[in-house]
Amino acid sequence: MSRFFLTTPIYYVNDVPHIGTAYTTLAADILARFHRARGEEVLFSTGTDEHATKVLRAAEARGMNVREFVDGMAGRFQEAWRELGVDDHVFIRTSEARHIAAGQEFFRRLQERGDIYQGEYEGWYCVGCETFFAAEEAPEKEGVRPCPNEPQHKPLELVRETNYFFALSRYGDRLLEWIDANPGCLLPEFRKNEVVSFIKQGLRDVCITRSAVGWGIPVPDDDSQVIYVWFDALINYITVAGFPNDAESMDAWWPASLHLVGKDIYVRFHCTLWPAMLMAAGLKPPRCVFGHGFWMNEGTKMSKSLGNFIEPLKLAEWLETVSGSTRPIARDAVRYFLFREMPFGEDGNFSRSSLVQRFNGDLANDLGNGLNRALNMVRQNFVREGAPDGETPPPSEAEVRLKALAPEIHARVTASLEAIDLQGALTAIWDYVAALNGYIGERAPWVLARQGKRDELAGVLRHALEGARVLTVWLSPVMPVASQEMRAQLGLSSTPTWEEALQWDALQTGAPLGSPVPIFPRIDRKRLEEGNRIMSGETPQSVAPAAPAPTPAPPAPTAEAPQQTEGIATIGIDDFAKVELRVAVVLSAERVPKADKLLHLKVSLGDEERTVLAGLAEYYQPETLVGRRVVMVANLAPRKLRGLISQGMLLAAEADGKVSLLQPDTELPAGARIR
Ligand code: ME8
Repeated sequence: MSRFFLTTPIYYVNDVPHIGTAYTTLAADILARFHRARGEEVLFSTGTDEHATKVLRAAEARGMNVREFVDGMAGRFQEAWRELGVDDHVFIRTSEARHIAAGQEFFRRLQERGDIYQGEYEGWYCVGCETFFAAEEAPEKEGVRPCPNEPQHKPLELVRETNYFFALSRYGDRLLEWIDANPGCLLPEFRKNEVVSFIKQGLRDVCITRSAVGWGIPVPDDDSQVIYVWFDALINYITVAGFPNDAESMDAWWPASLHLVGKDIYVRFHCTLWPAMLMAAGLKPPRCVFGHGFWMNEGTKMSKSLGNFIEPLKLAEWLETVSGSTRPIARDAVRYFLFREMPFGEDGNFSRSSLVQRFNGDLANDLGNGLNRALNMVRQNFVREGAPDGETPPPSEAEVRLKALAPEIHARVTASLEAIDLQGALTAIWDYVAALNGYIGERAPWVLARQGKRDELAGVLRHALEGARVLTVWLSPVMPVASQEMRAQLGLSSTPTWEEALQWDALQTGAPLGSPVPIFPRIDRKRLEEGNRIMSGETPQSVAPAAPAPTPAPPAPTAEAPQQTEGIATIGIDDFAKVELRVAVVLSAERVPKADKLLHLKVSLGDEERTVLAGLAEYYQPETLVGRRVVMVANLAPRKLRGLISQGMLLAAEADGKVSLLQPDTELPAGARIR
């Protein structure tokens, strides 16, 4: 069986878990679940980095004994990961005896090999990022030396001590050879280039002990010194793998398959110091180090001094309150959001309004609707004794497109997860969500039911349910709870293997289905306001409304104001505000018999469906419109045409005899307001 060992950084315990530390841990959990679902043996480790000077100072500032303080904080991290659904993992703490033994043995080995020596150290130390800097790396400004990495940290402190040094400077060439010989060992590619240029600038030996701190792993045979926190922390990865006493375990698990870290600790620590330390100890460097991007909070950098770190559990609690969903579903939605919203390697901006939009659009609407609609139709049409919510209908003629798309998407999702492109995986999954909704819209089971075409209806619903089942497989690493709930509604109880997505017709004909309860209830404006009121005091963050904001005042006329188009009267902004424009998604489209110009469309406005008769038949083939997002006037008085009621109008531009439907240029949720 193949093995996969992946790690997160071990987090400093001077602060509680926040959305940044949750980001790395959840990404690792998603990948661990993916590799487990593929049948691999997975070792997944995370933990806490407890020997830092800033941890000691945080304990002192609270008047606490440092040991009690770190025990309490490590517990907070363990609880947060449990609550966020982080599955089977090893939690390593640097204050554990097994790690202290590993740290000391590692130090001894490097001493024996001549890569550690004693010397006088004089330099500048940043307690904020626990990093030493040479004077020229951190020039003086206005009487102090700001941290060159994080200027908001406290000014650097001068350190003058007799210390131990690690001969990092000897490893520059070997590091470059390793990077060159192992494409893919440093990801993403653009960060690898930063590492290469950092190493090429020339590496200095690093000071790896502190004398005046008194909190850390004692240097072997020299109690006056403790091992520098970074040297100590990096060793955690091999402690977990079994170093130094369990050679069998080390053989099985080392080198690690993947170190996931943020960009802040990528170049200097994980791609330079750590592989050099391993080379010095005669151990292999990791197979891959991936450095992901950083979250900002509503446009501002998150930092302790600004007090604007978002706590993931509080965020999930807020989402639970405003959405009225269950707590595990709200947590799943947070997991989804974090990886859908920003490409994994890049930086991104967190905002609650985007979370609400993704919840309503991607989850409540796109994902939730397909399954819910199909299940409701089954309940209306295929109920029997013993299966009050309906039974899985028998298969009918293959619905080629939907079925054939599944293995294609499977290949994309798998390749994206292998390449640690979490957003890419979610985008591929949502392409299938769109195809499934398009399929349901196109095959219009409600029409088949009305027409009494029972066999055809069974086939369509059967395929819709199969499509939803396949989705549960791909969703299981990211939203394990939602995936299980969807499976329960499909009458399935098992956790899927990854390969299950490649089967079609896996649902058992006649098996009872579960009750079709919407998994992601839509967040409406009223709930959002109520939820915010309930949560206020705890989370004074700005929340963009899901519904229209107050109409802005009309702009003052200016010299550059556009000229009035001939024959069309100028209107005020109040007049324009009377038109309710919304994004609509076309669910089905067909020609109207005996009307050359008209198409009969069904469109979704998110929480309601409308019929629209549009004069588009000369310009568009009806099937090309299904699944499109269009712009609709939603408050036009209904009008009867050819015996059908049209409940809205689609906007299109016309020039030179051509007609072009307007559509938003990003995937906005159905029902989004246009202003
Ligand atoms: O550096 N966005 O611990 P740490 C995304 N103990 N990720 C973020 C983030 C943000 N805004 N803020 C933090 C340490 N992170 C050392 C590590 S490992 C041997 C020792 C995540 O508590 C990201 O993974 O400061 C980053 O690398 C890590 O938290 C830093 O955590």
